[in-house]
Amino acid sequence: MSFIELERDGGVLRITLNRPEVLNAFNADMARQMQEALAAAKTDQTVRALLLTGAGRAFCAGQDLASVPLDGAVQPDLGAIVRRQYNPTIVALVAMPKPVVCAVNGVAAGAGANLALACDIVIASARASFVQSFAKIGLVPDSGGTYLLPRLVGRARAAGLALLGEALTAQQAMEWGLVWNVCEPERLMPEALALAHRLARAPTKGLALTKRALAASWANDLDTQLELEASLQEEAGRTRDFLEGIRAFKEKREADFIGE
Ligand code: T3D
Repeated sequence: MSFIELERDGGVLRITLNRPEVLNAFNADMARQMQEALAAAKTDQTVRALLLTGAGRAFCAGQDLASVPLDGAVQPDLGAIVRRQYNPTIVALVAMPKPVVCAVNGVAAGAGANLALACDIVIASARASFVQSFAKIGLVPDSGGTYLLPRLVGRARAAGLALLGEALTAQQAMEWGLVWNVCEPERLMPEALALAHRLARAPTKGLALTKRALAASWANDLDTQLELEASLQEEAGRTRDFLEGIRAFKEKREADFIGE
């Protein structure tokens, strides 16, 4: 059974989390299918941008809680589930050598909220909300939540979100720096698709190097980051898209980037 829907539209691969009856909560099969889709997208040179969204009224409610046994006889190894289902997905999104747009169409809870934050550009429907719901069931924010949140919103807000587990509206999420833009629900897909197509026509290799520099900046000091920028620029300067960009500039026309 397929819990991840894949649609190609030119250079854009749309990935839809597709278990709407449980608000697209992740089970083991869905997590595996997601990782397979991301691995294939990474190496497919014809995919130049990804668009991640959810089917139905929600984006993703995190881990599927239905299968957690309540009799106490079997203690599930949640560490193993997080290592197997979520950590590789978050790393695959952050390290994806092409841009990932996330269209948050409704509630994003638990690992689902942090999945959205691992994407490069997040656009949220005005109906969306973001909930670090872990505290409500005695768990710790995972899927990069404790890494990304303090860096994105600062310690005070990260602590409030993680310890209280209250929902943040889409508007608040934008004001706090978690999302790029908020739009009316009916405008979400047209706007997210337009953005993904725009990115798919961009100099893909240069964007991949930019993503690497931004990701490394969390841990680097200034000297290290300056040196990294220089070496990545060396690489970017050898791409065909750089030459095309310069040619287009001199000829006063739109550049036609091929992603190499
Ligand atoms: O294995 C491990 O646990 C380790 C990994 C952890 C990673 C995590 O993500 S832990 C966090 C897990 N997620 C949650 O705690 C969120 C649980 N869901 C909610 O709090 C609420 O559903 C929402 C705030 C997301 C949305 O609320 P609302 O009122 O809009 O919808 P609802 O009525 O609660 O849910 C609608 C249906 O979806 C409902 O089913 P029903 O009654 O119509 O048959 C509900 O049970 C189901 N559903 C929602 N979330 C989940 C779920 N079913 C399974 N798992 C879910 N996470």
